[in-house]
Amino acid sequence: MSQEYKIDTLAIHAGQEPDPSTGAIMTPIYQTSTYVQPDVGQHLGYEYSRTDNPTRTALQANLAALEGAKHGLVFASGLAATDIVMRLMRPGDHIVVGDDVYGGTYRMFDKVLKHYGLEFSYIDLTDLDAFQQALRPNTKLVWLETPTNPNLKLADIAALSELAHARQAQVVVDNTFASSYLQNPLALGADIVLHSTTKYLGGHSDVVGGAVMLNNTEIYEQLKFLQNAIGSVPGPQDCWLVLRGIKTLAVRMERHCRNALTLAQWLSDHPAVAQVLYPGLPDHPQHELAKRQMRDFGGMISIILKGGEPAAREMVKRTHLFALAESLGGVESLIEVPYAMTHASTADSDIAVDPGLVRLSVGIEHIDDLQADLAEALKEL
Ligand code: P1T
Repeated sequence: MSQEYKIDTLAIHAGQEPDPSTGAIMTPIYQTSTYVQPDVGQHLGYEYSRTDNPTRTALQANLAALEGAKHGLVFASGLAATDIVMRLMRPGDHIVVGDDVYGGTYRMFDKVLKHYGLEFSYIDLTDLDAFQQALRPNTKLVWLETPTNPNLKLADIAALSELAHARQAQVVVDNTFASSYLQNPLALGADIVLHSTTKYLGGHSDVVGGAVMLNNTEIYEQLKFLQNAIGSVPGPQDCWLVLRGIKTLAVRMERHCRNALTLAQWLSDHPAVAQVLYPGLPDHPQHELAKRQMRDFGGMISIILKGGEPAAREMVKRTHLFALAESLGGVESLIEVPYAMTHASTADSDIAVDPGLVRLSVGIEHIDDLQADLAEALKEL
Protein backbone atom coordinates (compact mmCIF):
# COMPACT_ATOMS: atom_id res chain seq x y z
CA MET A 1 0.00 0.00 0.00
CA SER A 2 1.30 3.46 -0.90
CA GLN A 3 3.00 5.25 1.95
CA GLU A 4 1.61 8.45 0.37
CA TYR A 5 -1.78 7.80 1.96
CA LYS A 6 -2.59 9.68 5.14
CA ILE A 7 -2.57 7.75 8.42
CA ASP A 8 -6.41 7.80 8.64
CA THR A 9 -6.52 5.87 5.34
CA LEU A 10 -3.59 3.58 6.16
CA ALA A 11 -5.30 2.62 9.42
CA ILE A 12 -8.21 1.18 7.47
CA HIS A 13 -6.41 -0.38 4.52
CA ALA A 14 -2.71 -1.05 5.10
CA GLY A 15 -1.83 -4.75 5.15
CA GLN A 16 -5.36 -5.78 4.27
CA GLU A 17 -6.24 -6.96 0.78
CA PRO A 18 -9.64 -8.61 0.17
CA ASP A 19 -9.29 -12.36 0.69
CA PRO A 20 -8.33 -13.77 -2.76
CA SER A 21 -10.36 -16.98 -2.36
CA THR A 22 -13.69 -15.37 -1.36
CA GLY A 23 -13.41 -11.60 -1.78
CA ALA A 24 -14.09 -11.14 1.96
CA ILE A 25 -13.30 -7.49 2.62
CA MET A 26 -12.27 -8.15 6.22
CA THR A 27 -9.06 -10.10 6.83
CA PRO A 28 -10.15 -13.58 7.98
CA ILE A 29 -9.22 -14.92 11.40
CA TYR A 30 -6.91 -17.76 10.34
CA GLN A 31 -7.67 -19.94 13.34
CA THR A 32 -5.11 -22.60 12.55
CA SER A 33 -1.98 -23.80 14.27
CA THR A 34 -0.35 -25.42 11.25
CA TYR A 35 -0.38 -25.45 7.44
CA VAL A 36 -0.32 -28.41 5.04
CA GLN A 37 2.89 -28.67 3.05
CA PRO A 38 2.87 -30.01 -0.53
CA ASP A 39 6.16 -31.80 0.06
CA VAL A 40 8.90 -32.04 2.67
CA GLY A 41 10.73 -28.72 2.78
CA GLN A 42 8.08 -26.91 0.74
CA HIS A 43 5.31 -24.65 2.01
CA LEU A 44 2.84 -22.10 0.69
CA GLY A 45 4.24 -19.25 2.81
CA TYR A 46 3.22 -20.51 6.23
CA GLU A 47 4.43 -23.51 8.24
CA TYR A 48 3.35 -23.10 11.85
CA SER A 49 1.43 -20.30 13.62
CA ARG A 50 4.05 -19.52 16.25
CA THR A 51 6.30 -18.58 13.35
CA ASP A 52 3.70 -16.81 11.21
CA ASN A 53 -0.03 -16.53 10.74
CA PRO A 54 -1.80 -14.58 7.96
CA THR A 55 -3.99 -12.55 10.34
CA ARG A 56 -0.84 -11.60 12.24
CA THR A 57 0.95 -10.76 9.01
CA ALA A 58 -1.84 -8.31 8.13
CA LEU A 59 -1.64 -6.63 11.55
CA GLN A 60 2.14 -6.38 11.41
CA ALA A 61 2.01 -4.72 7.98
CA ASN A 62 -0.72 -2.37 9.15
CA LEU A 63 1.18 -1.29 12.25
CA ALA A 64 4.40 -0.77 10.30
CA ALA A 65 2.51 1.53 7.90
CA LEU A 66 1.07 3.57 10.80
CA GLU A 67 4.56 4.33 12.08
CA GLY A 68 6.05 4.81 8.60
CA ALA A 69 8.27 1.81 9.40
CA LYS A 70 9.69 -0.90 7.17
CA HIS A 71 8.92 -3.65 9.67
CA GLY A 72 6.37 -4.51 12.35
CA LEU A 73 6.16 -7.39 14.81
CA VAL A 74 3.39 -8.17 17.26
CA PHE A 75 3.44 -9.91 20.60
CA ALA A 76 1.09 -11.34 23.22
CA SER A 77 1.23 -8.13 25.31
CA GLY A 78 3.05 -4.83 25.55
CA LEU A 79 5.34 -6.37 28.15
CA ALA A 80 6.03 -9.35 25.88
CA ALA A 81 7.17 -6.84 23.24
CA THR A 82 9.37 -5.14 25.86
CA ASP A 83 10.85 -8.51 26.84
CA ILE A 84 11.78 -9.34 23.24
CA VAL A 85 13.46 -5.97 22.65
CA MET A 86 15.44 -6.34 25.88
CA ARG A 87 16.75 -9.72 24.70
CA LEU A 88 18.92 -7.76 22.25
CA MET A 89 20.98 -6.79 25.33
CA ARG A 90 23.90 -8.79 26.75
CA PRO A 91 25.20 -9.05 30.34
CA GLY A 92 27.17 -5.92 31.22
CA ASP A 93 25.11 -3.64 28.97
CA HIS A 94 23.77 -0.41 30.46
CA ILE A 95 20.32 0.97 29.72
CA VAL A 96 19.19 4.53 30.43
CA VAL A 97 15.49 4.59 31.28
CA GLY A 98 13.17 7.56 31.78
CA ASP A 99 12.39 8.08 35.46
CA ASP A 100 8.67 7.83 34.74
CA VAL A 101 7.61 4.63 33.01
CA TYR A 102 4.76 2.14 33.33
CA GLY A 103 5.13 0.26 36.62
CA GLY A 104 5.19 -3.10 34.84
CA THR A 105 8.10 -1.97 32.65
CA TYR A 106 10.03 -0.90 35.75
CA ARG A 107 9.17 -4.18 37.45
CA MET A 108 10.55 -6.21 34.51
CA PHE A 109 13.76 -4.18 34.44
CA ASP A 110 14.30 -4.12 38.19
CA LYS A 111 12.93 -7.45 39.34
CA VAL A 112 13.75 -9.65 36.35
CA LEU A 113 16.36 -8.31 33.95
CA LYS A 114 18.70 -6.80 36.55
CA HIS A 115 19.47 -10.36 37.64
CA TYR A 116 20.71 -11.20 34.15
CA GLY A 117 23.58 -8.73 34.39
CA LEU A 118 21.94 -5.65 32.85
CA GLU A 119 22.47 -2.24 34.46
CA PHE A 120 19.71 0.38 34.52
CA SER A 121 19.80 4.11 35.34
CA TYR A 122 16.53 5.97 35.79
CA ILE A 123 16.91 9.55 34.59
CA ASP A 124 14.67 12.58 34.17
CA LEU A 125 14.76 12.73 30.37
CA THR A 126 13.34 16.25 30.27
CA ASP A 127 16.86 17.26 31.40
CA LEU A 128 19.27 16.78 28.47
CA ASP A 129 22.33 17.51 30.64
CA ALA A 130 21.34 14.83 33.15
CA PHE A 131 20.82 12.48 30.22
CA GLN A 132 24.26 13.12 28.77
CA GLN A 133 25.87 12.61 32.15
CA ALA A 134 24.09 9.28 32.51
CA LEU A 135 25.53 7.85 29.28
CA ARG A 136 28.40 5.42 29.84
CA PRO A 137 30.74 3.59 27.46
CA ASN A 138 28.57 0.46 27.90
CA THR A 139 25.22 2.27 27.36
CA LYS A 140 23.53 0.32 24.59
CA LEU A 141 19.93 1.46 24.88
CA VAL A 142 17.81 4.43 25.89
CA TRP A 143 14.28 3.50 26.91
CA LEU A 144 11.71 6.25 27.08
CA GLU A 145 8.02 6.91 27.20
CA THR A 146 6.62 10.19 25.95
CA PRO A 147 4.19 11.29 27.24
CA THR A 148 5.09 9.33 30.33
CA ASN A 149 2.83 7.13 32.44
CA PRO A 150 1.51 8.61 34.71
CA ASN A 151 3.16 12.03 35.07
CA LEU A 152 2.69 13.01 31.40
CA LYS A 153 6.19 14.38 31.03
CA LEU A 154 7.52 14.73 27.50
CA ALA A 155 10.94 13.72 26.22
CA ASP A 156 12.44 15.40 23.15
CA ILE A 157 12.78 12.37 20.87
CA ALA A 158 14.89 14.14 18.21
CA ALA A 159 17.35 15.68 20.69
CA LEU A 160 17.73 12.50 22.75
CA SER A 161 18.18 10.35 19.66
CA GLU A 162 20.93 12.60 18.35
CA LEU A 163 22.78 12.51 21.67
CA ALA A 164 22.31 8.74 22.03
CA HIS A 165 23.46 7.99 18.50
CA ALA A 166 26.61 10.06 19.02
CA ARG A 167 27.43 7.50 21.73
CA GLN A 168 26.33 4.44 19.68
CA ALA A 169 23.26 3.82 21.82
CA GLN A 170 19.88 2.90 20.30
CA VAL A 171 16.64 4.61 21.28
CA VAL A 172 13.39 2.80 22.03
CA VAL A 173 10.25 4.92 22.36
CA ASP A 174 7.22 3.42 24.06
CA ASN A 175 4.57 5.28 22.06
CA THR A 176 1.59 3.78 23.88
CA PHE A 177 0.24 7.01 25.41
CA ALA A 178 0.37 9.01 22.18
CA SER A 179 -0.58 6.21 19.74
CA SER A 180 0.73 6.16 16.17
CA TYR A 181 -1.91 8.73 15.25
CA LEU A 182 -0.43 11.47 17.41
CA GLN A 183 3.30 10.77 17.25
CA ASN A 184 5.74 8.89 15.01
CA PRO A 185 9.07 8.51 16.83
CA LEU A 186 10.98 6.87 13.94
CA ALA A 187 10.53 10.02 11.85
CA LEU A 188 12.09 11.97 14.74
CA GLY A 189 15.18 9.74 14.88
CA ALA A 190 14.26 6.91 17.26
CA ASP A 191 15.33 3.38 16.33
CA ILE A 192 12.48 1.26 17.67
CA VAL A 193 8.86 2.13 18.50
CA LEU A 194 6.95 -0.02 20.94
CA HIS A 195 3.24 -0.11 21.75
CA SER A 196 0.93 -1.81 24.12
CA THR A 197 -1.77 -2.41 21.49
CA THR A 198 -4.06 -3.11 24.45
CA LYS A 199 -4.55 0.67 24.65
CA TYR A 200 -5.42 3.18 21.90
CA LEU A 201 -4.58 0.92 18.96
CA GLY A 202 -6.99 -1.81 20.06
CA GLY A 203 -9.15 0.92 21.52
CA HIS A 204 -12.02 -1.12 22.97
CA SER A 205 -10.58 -2.74 26.12
CA ASP A 206 -11.19 -6.20 24.67
CA VAL A 207 -7.70 -7.44 23.85
CA VAL A 208 -4.15 -7.51 25.25
CA GLY A 209 -1.27 -7.14 22.80
CA GLY A 210 2.04 -5.49 22.01
CA ALA A 211 3.95 -4.34 18.95
CA VAL A 212 7.36 -3.22 17.80
CA MET A 213 8.01 -1.20 14.63
CA LEU A 214 11.41 -0.34 13.16
CA ASN A 215 13.36 0.38 9.96
CA ASN A 216 16.64 -1.46 10.60
CA THR A 217 16.35 -4.79 8.77
CA GLU A 218 19.20 -6.44 10.64
CA ILE A 219 17.63 -5.73 14.04
CA TYR A 220 14.23 -6.71 12.66
CA GLU A 221 15.64 -10.11 11.67
CA GLN A 222 16.99 -10.58 15.20
CA LEU A 223 13.64 -9.61 16.74
CA LYS A 224 11.74 -11.85 14.34
CA PHE A 225 14.02 -14.73 15.25
CA LEU A 226 13.32 -14.02 18.94
CA GLN A 227 9.55 -13.78 18.31
CA ASN A 228 9.59 -17.36 17.05
CA ALA A 229 12.30 -18.65 19.38
CA ILE A 230 10.63 -17.30 22.53
CA GLY A 231 7.06 -17.73 21.32
CA SER A 232 5.23 -14.87 23.04
CA VAL A 233 2.93 -14.36 20.05
CA PRO A 234 -0.70 -13.25 19.93
CA GLY A 235 -3.38 -15.56 18.56
CA PRO A 236 -5.18 -14.76 15.30
CA GLN A 237 -8.38 -13.64 17.04
CA ASP A 238 -6.44 -11.12 19.12
CA CYS A 239 -4.66 -9.85 16.00
CA TRP A 240 -7.99 -9.43 14.28
CA LEU A 241 -9.44 -7.44 17.20
CA VAL A 242 -6.50 -5.03 17.05
CA LEU A 243 -6.83 -4.73 13.24
CA ARG A 244 -10.53 -3.97 13.66
CA GLY A 245 -9.88 -1.45 16.41
CA ILE A 246 -7.26 0.41 14.39
CA LYS A 247 -9.75 1.15 11.61
CA THR A 248 -11.32 3.87 13.77
CA LEU A 249 -8.06 5.10 15.34
CA ALA A 250 -8.19 8.53 13.70
CA VAL A 251 -11.75 9.40 14.68
CA ARG A 252 -11.37 7.99 18.16
CA MET A 253 -8.15 9.89 18.82
CA GLU A 254 -9.69 13.15 17.68
CA ARG A 255 -12.53 12.76 20.17
CA HIS A 256 -10.20 11.54 22.96
CA CYS A 257 -8.08 14.66 22.47
CA ARG A 258 -11.00 17.07 22.29
CA ASN A 259 -12.64 15.65 25.42
CA ALA A 260 -9.36 15.60 27.34
CA LEU A 261 -8.44 19.19 26.51
CA THR A 262 -11.86 20.43 27.61
CA LEU A 263 -11.67 18.48 30.88
CA ALA A 264 -8.06 19.55 31.54
CA GLN A 265 -8.98 23.22 31.16
CA TRP A 266 -12.01 22.82 33.41
CA LEU A 267 -10.09 20.86 36.06
CA SER A 268 -7.40 23.58 36.15
CA ASP A 269 -9.95 25.93 37.71
CA HIS A 270 -11.42 23.38 40.12
CA PRO A 271 -10.91 24.23 43.81
CA ALA A 272 -10.17 20.58 44.81
CA VAL A 273 -7.39 20.23 42.24
CA ALA A 274 -3.83 21.32 43.05
CA GLN A 275 -2.33 20.54 39.66
CA VAL A 276 -3.40 19.29 36.24
CA LEU A 277 -0.79 17.42 34.21
CA TYR A 278 -1.76 17.62 30.53
CA PRO A 279 0.59 18.50 27.65
CA GLY A 280 -2.13 20.54 25.96
CA LEU A 281 -2.21 23.17 28.71
CA PRO A 282 0.01 26.20 28.08
CA ASP A 283 1.46 25.90 31.60
CA HIS A 284 2.70 22.33 30.98
CA PRO A 285 6.53 22.53 31.12
CA GLN A 286 6.88 20.86 27.71
CA HIS A 287 3.85 22.40 26.00
CA GLU A 288 5.98 23.83 23.17
CA LEU A 289 7.66 20.46 22.63
CA ALA A 290 4.24 18.80 22.59
CA LYS A 291 3.14 21.16 19.81
CA ARG A 292 6.26 20.30 17.78
CA GLN A 293 6.41 16.59 18.42
CA MET A 294 2.76 15.52 18.58
CA ARG A 295 -0.19 16.06 16.29
CA ASP A 296 -2.46 16.66 19.29
CA PHE A 297 -2.14 16.28 23.04
CA GLY A 298 -3.76 12.92 23.74
CA GLY A 299 -6.51 11.50 25.91
CA MET A 300 -4.63 11.01 29.20
CA ILE A 301 -4.81 13.51 32.08
CA SER A 302 -3.32 13.24 35.55
CA ILE A 303 -4.46 15.44 38.40
CA ILE A 304 -3.00 15.96 41.83
CA LEU A 305 -5.64 16.62 44.44
CA LYS A 306 -5.23 19.15 47.23
CA GLY A 307 -6.52 16.53 49.65
CA GLY A 308 -3.68 14.12 48.75
CA GLU A 309 -4.00 10.35 48.88
CA PRO A 310 -7.25 10.19 50.92
CA ALA A 311 -8.97 12.52 48.45
CA ALA A 312 -7.63 10.52 45.50
CA ARG A 313 -8.93 7.26 46.95
CA GLU A 314 -12.30 8.87 47.68
CA MET A 315 -12.68 10.44 44.23
CA VAL A 316 -12.16 7.19 42.32
CA LYS A 317 -14.89 5.53 44.38
CA ARG A 318 -17.40 8.24 43.50
CA THR A 319 -17.33 8.33 39.69
CA HIS A 320 -19.89 6.39 37.68
CA LEU A 321 -18.89 6.86 34.04
CA PHE A 322 -15.17 6.86 34.79
CA ALA A 323 -14.74 3.22 35.82
CA LEU A 324 -12.14 2.44 38.49
CA ALA A 325 -9.76 0.20 36.56
CA GLU A 326 -6.21 -0.20 35.35
CA SER A 327 -5.43 0.21 31.64
CA LEU A 328 -6.28 3.07 29.31
CA GLY A 329 -6.99 4.07 25.74
CA GLY A 330 -10.40 2.42 25.32
CA VAL A 331 -13.56 4.18 24.18
CA GLU A 332 -14.84 4.17 27.77
CA SER A 333 -13.40 6.48 30.42
CA LEU A 334 -11.28 4.97 33.20
CA ILE A 335 -9.93 6.37 36.46
CA GLU A 336 -7.26 5.04 38.81
CA VAL A 337 -4.69 5.87 41.50
CA PRO A 338 -1.33 4.85 39.96
CA TYR A 339 0.52 4.98 43.30
CA ALA A 340 -1.62 2.13 44.64
CA MET A 341 -2.48 0.41 41.36
CA THR A 342 -0.56 0.49 38.03
CA HIS A 343 2.64 1.79 39.63
CA ALA A 344 2.55 0.01 42.99
CA SER A 345 5.70 -1.90 41.98
CA THR A 346 7.67 1.38 41.83
CA ALA A 347 7.37 2.02 45.58
CA ASP A 348 10.79 2.90 47.11
CA SER A 349 12.33 3.31 43.64
CA ASP A 350 13.70 6.17 41.54
CA ILE A 351 10.28 6.39 39.91
CA ALA A 352 8.27 9.00 41.82
CA VAL A 353 4.49 8.81 41.74
CA ASP A 354 2.54 11.19 43.97
CA PRO A 355 0.11 9.25 46.21
CA GLY A 356 -2.49 11.95 45.55
CA LEU A 357 -2.26 11.62 41.77
CA VAL A 358 -5.38 10.45 39.95
CA ARG A 359 -5.00 9.28 36.36
CA LEU A 360 -7.86 9.72 33.90
CA SER A 361 -8.13 7.88 30.61
CA VAL A 362 -10.66 10.13 28.93
CA GLY A 363 -13.00 8.15 26.71
CA ILE A 364 -15.14 9.23 23.78
CA GLU A 365 -18.43 9.62 25.65
CA HIS A 366 -20.22 13.00 25.49
CA ILE A 367 -18.14 15.68 27.15
CA ASP A 368 -21.09 17.01 29.22
CA ASP A 369 -21.62 13.60 30.82
CA LEU A 370 -17.92 13.17 31.58
CA GLN A 371 -17.62 16.62 33.12
CA ALA A 372 -20.74 16.11 35.25
CA ASP A 373 -19.36 12.78 36.49
CA LEU A 374 -16.08 14.38 37.60
CA ALA A 375 -17.86 17.42 39.08
CA GLU A 376 -19.99 15.15 41.26
CA ALA A 377 -16.96 13.07 42.34
CA LEU A 378 -14.92 16.16 43.26
CA LYS A 379 -17.68 17.84 45.29
CA GLU A 380 -16.41 18.95 48.71
CA LEU A 381 -13.20 16.95 48.37
O1 P1T B 1 -0.36 -4.34 29.55
P1 P1T B 1 0.53 -4.62 28.39
O2 P1T B 1 -0.19 -4.76 27.09
O3 P1T B 1 1.52 -5.70 28.66
O4 P1T B 1 1.38 -3.26 28.18
C1 P1T B 1 2.34 -2.81 29.08
C2 P1T B 1 2.51 -1.31 28.96
C3 P1T B 1 3.60 -0.81 28.27
N1 P1T B 1 3.80 0.51 28.14
C4 P1T B 1 2.93 1.41 28.66
C5 P1T B 1 3.20 2.87 28.51
C6 P1T B 1 1.80 0.96 29.35
O5 P1T B 1 0.97 1.88 29.85
C7 P1T B 1 1.58 -0.44 29.51
C8 P1T B 1 0.43 -0.96 30.28
N2 P1T B 1 -0.17 -0.04 31.13
C9 P1T B 1 -1.24 -0.25 31.94
C10 P1T B 1 -1.85 -1.44 32.06
C11 P1T B 1 -1.68 0.91 32.72
O6 P1T B 1 -2.81 0.91 33.25
O7 P1T B 1 -0.92 1.88 32.79
